[in-house]
Amino acid sequence: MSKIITLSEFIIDRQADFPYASGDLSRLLSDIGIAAKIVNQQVNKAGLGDILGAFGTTNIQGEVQQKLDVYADEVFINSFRNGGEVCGIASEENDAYVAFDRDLCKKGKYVVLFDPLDGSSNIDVNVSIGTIFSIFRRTSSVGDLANINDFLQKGCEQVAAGYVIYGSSTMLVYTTGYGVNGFTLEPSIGEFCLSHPSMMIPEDGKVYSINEGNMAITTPGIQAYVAYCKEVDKKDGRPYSARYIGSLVADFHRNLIKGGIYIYPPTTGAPKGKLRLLYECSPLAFIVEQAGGLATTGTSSIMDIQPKELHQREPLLIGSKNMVLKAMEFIAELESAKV
Ligand code: P6P
Repeated sequence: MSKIITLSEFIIDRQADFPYASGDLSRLLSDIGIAAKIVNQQVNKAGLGDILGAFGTTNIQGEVQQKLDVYADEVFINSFRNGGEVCGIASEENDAYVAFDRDLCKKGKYVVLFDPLDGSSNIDVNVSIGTIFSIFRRTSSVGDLANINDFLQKGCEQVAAGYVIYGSSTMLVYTTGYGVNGFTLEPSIGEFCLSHPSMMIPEDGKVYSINEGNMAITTPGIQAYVAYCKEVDKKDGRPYSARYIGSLVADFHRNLIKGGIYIYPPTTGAPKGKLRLLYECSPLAFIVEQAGGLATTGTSSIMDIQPKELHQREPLLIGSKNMVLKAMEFIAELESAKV
């Protein structure tokens, strides 16, 4: 049996990638792994406890907060507050960022932005859901309270990004800019074990993920690309397959492994789409680019956008390089004239 490499062992081994590493990022990544295991326990028994259902509050997006995503938010926030590496956080479940005012935390070098439980509307129907996280080095002075500029950083400034998918198995996938590695939780030992080393997304794919209910209200370029996906006159004489789970992390993870494109486009009601730049689009863009894929708004790279607001939304086309490029061709051809 080949040697099991746990997440903790892998993080320490890879710390050598950072010649000046003090171990803070390693400890932070390990803390995320522990928090994910705690959340996973509740996700796996959500049907049994009273943790199902709505919490009766709404987040800044006006979305009804599920009990489990409020719980997950608290687990990750407590983990970051207790770890000491993080001076502040921002999450989908909190209107404003949180600057930790403990002296230990004010010395923290990093900020974390995260969606504690993406796809939470699927919790009650037992569909895979996920946590997405993005880590930046703070821009404010160590020792001070974190400020908004620590969070409003371009995706290309991320030091690490990743996601946890709570599915048929629970996996943690992350990058620190040196490739993408996937770890599967082995419940019998309670450890994330390296199962998908050096993940690369196929340059081509045959799966497209989009909510086709939006077709009549999205843009001509997206409409034309989706029509192209359905055409049969491709090399193998078959249309692409439509796969849309309604859980970004699940659709992204499948496409990362098998190839494919996920699109959340602009619509007449939501000209910037639905997904949030800082804790959904940007971390997944870092991962997909490290895996050889692309992530764009349709006209510009997700990683180059200078955020102006914590919860700002952006359209997202992400996945296999040649599929994203093809979609961009349709958008350039049919929408540039609109400028
Ligand atoms: P729609 C879940 O709320 C989410 O943010 C993503 O996980 C998912 O891909 C998308 O929204 C689904 O949105 O409008 O298609 O139901």
